[in-house]
Amino acid sequence: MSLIDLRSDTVTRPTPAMRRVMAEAEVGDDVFGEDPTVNRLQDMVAEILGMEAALFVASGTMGNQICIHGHTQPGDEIICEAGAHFLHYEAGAIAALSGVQARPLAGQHGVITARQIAEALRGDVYYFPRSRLIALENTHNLAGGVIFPLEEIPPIRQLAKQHGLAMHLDGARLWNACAAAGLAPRDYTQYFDSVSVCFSKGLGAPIGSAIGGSQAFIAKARRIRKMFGGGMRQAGVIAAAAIYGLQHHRERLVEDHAHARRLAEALQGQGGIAIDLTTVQTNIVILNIANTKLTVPAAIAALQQEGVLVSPFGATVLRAVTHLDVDGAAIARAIAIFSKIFS
Ligand code: TLP
Repeated sequence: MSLIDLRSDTVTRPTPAMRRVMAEAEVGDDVFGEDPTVNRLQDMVAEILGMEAALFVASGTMGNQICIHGHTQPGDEIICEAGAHFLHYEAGAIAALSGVQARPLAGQHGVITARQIAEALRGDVYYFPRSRLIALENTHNLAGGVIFPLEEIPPIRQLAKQHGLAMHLDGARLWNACAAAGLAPRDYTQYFDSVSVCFSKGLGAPIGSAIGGSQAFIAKARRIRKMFGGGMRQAGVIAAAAIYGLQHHRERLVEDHAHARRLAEALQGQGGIAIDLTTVQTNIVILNIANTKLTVPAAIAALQQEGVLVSPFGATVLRAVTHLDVDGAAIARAIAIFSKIFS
């Protein structure tokens, strides 16, 4: 029996139909701006995000880092939630590539408020770092796929405007947030100067992300992308997969969410597993196993032995993520395996 891989939604393999469009994609040299498939993807993304322009990039990390570089100068400070992806999983890039520091704020399930941000803003004193950028994440990965409540964003935007700060959204899983909340991407993106979105997670593409922003910002971003080594050539073969994912795999994300919910409800309380069901809003399940008989390494090994892969996500925490390659039968089997191991 095949392994049920719940380590991440990044593990999906392109479907046969996706591979076909990749094989048949029209291509050109994108550093010359001549790849028609990349150009089509960028136009599509700009339209979907309701932003002036978009740029195809290699990864979510590259998308975030290009945007951060584009908004800041060395010595600036980024206000973000303490569990922001770019603080923990991007190899220290904000310091290494942009020479900036973070002002992490402890959020409630990944959500920070305008009031918290207002209190963290630096005054105009020469020895303070310059507050320059507010970065939010939707859905919030470390918080367990939590949706950033739309109504919290306008007051943050208002504050940013008053103080001349830019706003960036890490929207690696914005598609999930929108599918779950019944909102359009532009309902969120209208409040941001830049947004990064991923095709290689819930949408099932093998590679690729994009950033959206104004014409001027994206022109600047194109230069930074080249500087970071991300200028690609006949990238249409991968852009085609992203187009396919946008067209065919966005609406189905609600299935992943239903699977995550089913898994979480079945496992909560089993053998001491603790899952905060209020955070299971999209495709991520965070399991605290502190009160079970197993440690994280022992649980991962035992689950793997039975055919389920999950990620370590803290000293006593596991993460399970549902995606395109996990169907209802796999969820049922995963529940049975977890029950066997933890009971
Ligand atoms: N997240 C990965 C790991 O890095 C943890 C995962 O398996 O969830 N923003 C967010 C919110 C992300 O979750 C990720 C990837 C990224 C950015 C970076 O994307 P990539 O991996 O394409 O650089």
